[in-house]
Amino acid sequence: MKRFPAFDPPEYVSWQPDAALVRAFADAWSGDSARARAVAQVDRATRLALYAGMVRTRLHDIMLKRWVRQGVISKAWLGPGEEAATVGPVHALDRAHDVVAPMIRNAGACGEMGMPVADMLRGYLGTYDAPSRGRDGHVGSFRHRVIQPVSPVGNMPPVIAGVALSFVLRGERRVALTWIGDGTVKTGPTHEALNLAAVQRLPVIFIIQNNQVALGTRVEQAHLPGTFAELHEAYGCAGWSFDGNNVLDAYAATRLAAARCRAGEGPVILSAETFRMGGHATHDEQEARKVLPAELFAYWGQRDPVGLYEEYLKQEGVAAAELEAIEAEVTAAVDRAGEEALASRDANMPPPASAVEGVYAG
Ligand SMILES: Cc1ncc(C[n+]2csc(CCOP(=O)(O)OP(=O)(O)O)c2C)c(N)n1
Ligand SMILES: [Mg+2]
Repeated sequence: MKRFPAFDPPEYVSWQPDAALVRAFADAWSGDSARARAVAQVDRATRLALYAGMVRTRLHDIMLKRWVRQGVISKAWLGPGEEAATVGPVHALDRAHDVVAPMIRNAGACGEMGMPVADMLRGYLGTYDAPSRGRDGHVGSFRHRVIQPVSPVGNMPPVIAGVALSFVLRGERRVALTWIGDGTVKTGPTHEALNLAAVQRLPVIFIIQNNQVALGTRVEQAHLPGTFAELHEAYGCAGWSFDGNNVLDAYAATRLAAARCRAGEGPVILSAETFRMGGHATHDEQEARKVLPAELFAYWGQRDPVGLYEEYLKQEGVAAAELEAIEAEVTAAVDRAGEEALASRDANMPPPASAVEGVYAG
């Protein structure tokens, strides 16, 4: 896809495919027959939709970054490099019925659940016509079955476990999914949620998304290495890992997890290694370059989930022109969404009296 020197990390600006990594793309699933079957069942339209979803997610973040530079907003929480770990799992769900609770790094989940990008951006701008009616900079939409994050990290796992419990109580064969960061996984409420889900055999998927850092704390400062993939065992849950920068592997791993949940076999704790190719938010991008070793940026930068998947699709026979056409269509749609959201900001900010709407029942 097009690179944006003013906004992309330098590793993406100069990105060139590593032929060995592209050839090895299918290694992520080829040793696991169930996973390989799940990938083989992904039809062409879905493969291209996964590409479009990652491009949309990247461009949404670039739009926010542009707005920060222009002073439209003061700050944005972005997820460059983590698109595959968000987009793959969402597409593996039944998006007309299942429920997701994205964390800030998974904002792309909103768009992939069908929320208009203009509404995602309106959420950021705090306009009155945003789904949250301008109340919160966190973004979600009940209508699209996306629960917006609450600020205290670790509190979404209990919420999503509760959603899954409601499915069981109503006899609905639906699945709930949330992502848990490498920092968030250490919190008390997350432990309570994993345990409750395990004991009650709830139809919920937890994805431990290890992007190697929590705000300014490197993962090795807060965690003994090598155990996220085994955490599910401590809770007596099923679990497996996927390649966090490989959208097809993420899709297939979640597909298998969702089937298990729907069959009433209880929760699945997935884990994925990936990397935050920027700051915690736009304010600390330079600091992140000091906190995290340059080799990490180089290693993960070469594994750009969008670039790698694009090359894999070409290797599988998709014409470059078809991918370019998808990118052009998504780019035009995100640009339009930006204009629509800015128009709302000019015309539709919340009236002061609306601050008390919905605060007290009745
Ligand atoms: C309970 C609580 N403690 C601290 C914070 C401040 N905070 C916001 S995000 C974050 C880091 C979360 O790290 P991780 O779970 O790894 O997710 P990531 O940001 O890497 O996606 C922290 C410490 C918070 N929001 N809530
Ligand atoms: Mg993290």
